[in-house]
Amino acid sequence: MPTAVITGITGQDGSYLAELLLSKGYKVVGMVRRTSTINFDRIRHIQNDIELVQGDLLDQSSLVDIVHEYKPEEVYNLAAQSFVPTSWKQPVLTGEFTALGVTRMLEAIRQVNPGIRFYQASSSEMFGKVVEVPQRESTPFYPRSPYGVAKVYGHWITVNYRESYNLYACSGILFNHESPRRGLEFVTHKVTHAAARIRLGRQKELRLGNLDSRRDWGYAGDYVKAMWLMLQQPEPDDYVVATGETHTVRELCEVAFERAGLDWQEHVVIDPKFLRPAEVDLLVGDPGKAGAKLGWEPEVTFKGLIEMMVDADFEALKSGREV
Ligand code: NAP
Ligand code: G4F
Repeated sequence: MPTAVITGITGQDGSYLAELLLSKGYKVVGMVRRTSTINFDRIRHIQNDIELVQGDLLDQSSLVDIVHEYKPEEVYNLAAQSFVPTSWKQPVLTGEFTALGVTRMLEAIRQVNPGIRFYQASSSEMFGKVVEVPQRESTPFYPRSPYGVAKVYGHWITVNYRESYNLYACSGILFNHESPRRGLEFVTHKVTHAAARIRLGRQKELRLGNLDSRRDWGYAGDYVKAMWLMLQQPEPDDYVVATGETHTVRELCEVAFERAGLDWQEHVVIDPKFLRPAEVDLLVGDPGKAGAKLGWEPEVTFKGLIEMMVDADFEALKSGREV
């Protein structure tokens, strides 16, 4: 039974990846940081099947201890400060988690067992003010937020440890991926949740920022399969994971509100508070390499994804489970 360590297991992707690895017979060890209130909502249903261990990307010795004690074959580094607007409010902390945290984990692996296979959760935010459409592995980076800058560091330190120490280290450049487990502050879930609440008479309006920005949105359950596939190849490499389609925030509103039986234009209000100091206007990825080399392709469409999220929000709200 192979062992995998997942950092960020309490997050959206961590929960789906843990499910996938359990279904493949892995022993799953999830690293969680100490918090005053326990935050295991996304992994409660599998809590008896996984092992949780305390650790923090800010604390080098905790990472060394985990790698030493659990002797994983694979480490998936998903933990990060992942919300772009917060990265302008807390740029230094974002750098500590999202950039230097990667080096701390790579160092733990290098020191304890350089044979461990490593996955780094890189991001399409690295492309920022894009210099090529669609974006592929060779597209130069031009990050537009402290988060994007931190992810560029995480990407290159992963490449550097691969080239310097011959580690099996991969960087997955994932475009936006969503699900009913997405944090409520991200735009897809903010919109689907509001559409359901408005329909149920619990809210009247939805305040948003830039409706013109375009994203390549896929389903998180599809994307964690690509993470696993990257670590099963003969050689480590970097891959773009995307759908190849792009949609505006406005289209997202249309689909979500239509699913809820509403006209989005009657409820959406533009609030400058949600505009960003520097915006990423257009993201659309070319998943050709992931298709050709990993045999990976997305299964859930944009419309299917947004409708899935609206339906899940309705179900949760009706059963009294506020998400
Ligand atoms: P998420 O839901 O925000 O989860 C982030 C996870 O990181 C949480 O489990 C959080 O733990 C943990 N964490 C944060 N700081 C930590 C620290 N110092 N030490 C240990 N754990 C820490 O993010 P996600 O959407 O699942 O994304 C997973 C990864 O993929 C992130 O690195 C993100 O930047 C990257 N990514 C995401 C997307 C996307 O569209 N979802 C696209 C590209 C890349 P708590 O529960 O304690 O807060
Ligand atoms: O949902 P978002 O906050 O996601 P964003 O900034 O694209 O970042 C997500 O995807 C990245 C991959 O590209 C990940 F690396 C990152 O960790 C995160 O998961 O915003 C999407 C778009 C932006 O252009 C934003 O300006 O939606 C626009 N938007 C418009 N109104 C809004 C809002 N975003 C949020 N969060 N809230 C709004 O009210």
